[in-house]
Amino acid sequence: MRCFLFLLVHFIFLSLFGNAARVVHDWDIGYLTVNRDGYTTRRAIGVNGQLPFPPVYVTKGDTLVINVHNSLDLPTSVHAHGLFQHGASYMDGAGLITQCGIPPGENYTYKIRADQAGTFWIHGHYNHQNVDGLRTPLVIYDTEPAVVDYDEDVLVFLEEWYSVEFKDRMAEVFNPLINFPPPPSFPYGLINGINGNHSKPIRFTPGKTYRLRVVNMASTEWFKFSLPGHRLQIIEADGIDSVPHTVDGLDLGPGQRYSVVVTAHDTDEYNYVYNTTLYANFVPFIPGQNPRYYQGLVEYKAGAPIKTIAQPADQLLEWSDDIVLRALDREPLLEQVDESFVFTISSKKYSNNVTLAILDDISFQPPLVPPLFSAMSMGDLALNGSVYGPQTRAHVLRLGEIVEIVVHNPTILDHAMHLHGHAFQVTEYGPSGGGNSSTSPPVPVRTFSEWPMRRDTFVVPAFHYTKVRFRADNPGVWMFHCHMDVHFAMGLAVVFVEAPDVLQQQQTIPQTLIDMCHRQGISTSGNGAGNQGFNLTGLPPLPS
Ligand SMILES: *[C@@H]1O[C@H](CO)[C@@H](O)[C@H](O)[C@H]1NC(C)=O
Ligand SMILES: *[C@@H]1O[C@H](CO)[C@@H](O)[C@H](O)[C@H]1NC(C)=O
Ligand SMILES: *[C@@H]1O[C@H](CO)[C@@H](O)[C@H](O)[C@H]1NC(C)=O
Ligand SMILES: *[C@@H]1O[C@H](CO)[C@@H](O)[C@H](O)[C@H]1NC(C)=O
Ligand SMILES: *[C@@H]1O[C@H](CO)[C@@H](O)[C@H](O)[C@H]1NC(C)=O
Ligand SMILES: *[C@@H]1O[C@H](CO)[C@@H](O)[C@H](O)[C@H]1NC(C)=O
Ligand SMILES: *[C@@H]1O[C@H](CO)[C@@H](O)[C@H](O)[C@H]1NC(C)=O
Ligand SMILES: [Cu+2]
Repeated sequence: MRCFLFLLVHFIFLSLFGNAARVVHDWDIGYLTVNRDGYTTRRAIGVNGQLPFPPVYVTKGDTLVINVHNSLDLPTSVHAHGLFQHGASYMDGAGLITQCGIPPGENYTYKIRADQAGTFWIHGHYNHQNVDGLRTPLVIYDTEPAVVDYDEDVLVFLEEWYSVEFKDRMAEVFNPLINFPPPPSFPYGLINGINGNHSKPIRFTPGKTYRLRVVNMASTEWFKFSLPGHRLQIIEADGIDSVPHTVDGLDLGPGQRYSVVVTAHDTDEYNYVYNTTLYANFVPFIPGQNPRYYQGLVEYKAGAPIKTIAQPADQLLEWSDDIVLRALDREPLLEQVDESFVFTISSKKYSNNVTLAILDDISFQPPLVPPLFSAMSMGDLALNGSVYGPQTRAHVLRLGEIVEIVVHNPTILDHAMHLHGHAFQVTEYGPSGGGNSSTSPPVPVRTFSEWPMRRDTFVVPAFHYTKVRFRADNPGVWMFHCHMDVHFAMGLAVVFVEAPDVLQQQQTIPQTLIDMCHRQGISTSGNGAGNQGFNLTGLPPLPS
């Protein structure tokens, strides 16, 4: 009888939720002193006394529960990069945007529904704590087979590591007595959490196929990844499946991910090397510092001789390129754009001699009331972007409209832009700002081929624009920001307030999140200044 009851309950559970499970992680986030790169010992942010954070694995349909205890001396918050958070914008973890930080010494539990499948990551979203270690891959296994069969899953996560904490680097950036920009710092590259030249071999068995999930969790720099002697068949970018497309190597901006299927050779006669390059093409070429090369072993048999495959020059290789990828689900181009935003990236030195970044004519600052709380509490006025405060640059979207964003980058730096809550179609790259003949030839316009690839983080190369489109089908408050943390900290961000009218009807902010703000003296209702109507008295003045 007991057994029968158990089976019955089990059956009901299965029929209601499939094989859905709750996957629970307890994260005590705190400082530790580590030497990650083999060169510097410094303070970093780890979990349960260790770094890297262990990667998180769930299956589509599961609920990921993260019990966070904050052992830092500053607030913290945790964001699942690439997850749409349908119906739960308040679980997005964007500090001072969708929640107040979790105060030191307190706990908060994130409950994140893994409705998507693919390769994501989880990182700190308060005070850029990701840069100091608070970041880890999130793999969501699909319940359906992939477009290309493979035998095993292999995770390759890439980070850069600086010799000083992020706050110390920003203190230089914001120091009016130091000429902007301060001299570049050259980070080291980490593969799977350790010095990239000491990482464990990737083990291949002859004839087997492997899905490599490559994640760039870096805060500023790009990574190239290749397996000379093997070809890489891309099947996923940023959690969206693609029509299989074979390349020689992956080129990943900060925040981007790819899955590639690799077929092992038929014999274990030789081992091979894999090749990773950490680079920033806006920093001068300095041998040994930029770029930095890392190599690891693709090991077929311990002790087998290494077969070195000389790779042709970079320009002769085919690197991953989202404009040529096609979405596997064949979603056509979203036509009839209802609203188009043209944002230009720039920077400005203000009268206090501090240089800030500009997007959409403003340098972003969070308002006094996190915009999600204003959106929930301002009634009809929530539909007017002015209520969120002038330095938040809130753009209100209507439910279902098709939105195009064009980001112009007439600067000598590449940028990597991330939109929360969505995957957008990447539709076009083209020239911007007249190019710079001393650094780059003029660039052609390149458009998608068919079924534009979707992803959540796109690169706007120097002197280029990039166009993306998405449908506003996810009521919530979603940040759109540069994923290079120095730029983000300098204000390269705006906020989209999506269908606040529907949001008010459909979602309720948990009381625990409201109480968390109140314990820090942060108001959870009213406009960006915590007042009624358009009275923004109390917000700090705009920089001049
Ligand atoms: C807070 O989290 C810590 C560490 O995970 C745990 O030991 C403690 O019991 C939690 N406290 C509460 C009130 O849940
Ligand atoms: C990693 O090893 C390769 C091969 O030995 C070497 O060329 C490269 O300089 C090393 N990288 C670093 C950052 O030391
Ligand atoms: C590693 O990659 C870099 C950049 O693509 C390239 O210059 C270098 O020759 C490669 N090394 C090997 C051994 O393939
Ligand atoms: C800004 O820099 C200029 C030139 O160095 C100097 O004359 C001016 O006093 C500085 N202003 C402030 C507010 O520090
Ligand atoms: C939003 O409110 C401001 C200030 O009252 C007003 O000037 C503006 O016209 C409003 N915008 C819209 C779209 O209603
Ligand atoms: C062009 O590039 C050079 C070298 O990086 C730089 O010094 C110069 O400021 C750039 N010109 C423009 C218009 O950005
Ligand atoms: C605006 O709000 C401030 C409080 O922040 C209040 O002192 C002031 O009276 C308000 N002004 C108006 C016109 O309501
Ligand atoms: Cu940037």
